[in-house]
Amino acid sequence: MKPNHIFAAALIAFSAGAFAQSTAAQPSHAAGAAASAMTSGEVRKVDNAAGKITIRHEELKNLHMPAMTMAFRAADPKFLDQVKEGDKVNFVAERVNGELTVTKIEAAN
Ligand SMILES: [Cu+2]
Repeated sequence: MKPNHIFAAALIAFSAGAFAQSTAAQPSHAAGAAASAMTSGEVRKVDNAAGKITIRHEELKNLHMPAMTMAFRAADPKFLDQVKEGDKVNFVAERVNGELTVTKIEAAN
């Protein structure tokens, strides 16, 4: 094999690797879109001091979590004023820095 053939082979291998990486990135992009789907729930408690909202929630598919009642950190302190105990809500929960966090919340109609 002449040196320029070795270079060509290395270039092809590199391109194939780069292609594999770009296609592998697509499933996670799709998962990101699914994560923004709203889940319904009912506010059980608003803890201003802790910055947490307890929600009785339906299944959270993006977090692989069945329906339950649990406390979430509020991504934005405004959320604590936007909802109160007993409110029916639609929300998005995501794992942010290892903490289950409400990243979007709105009153359910
Ligand atoms: Cu839960």
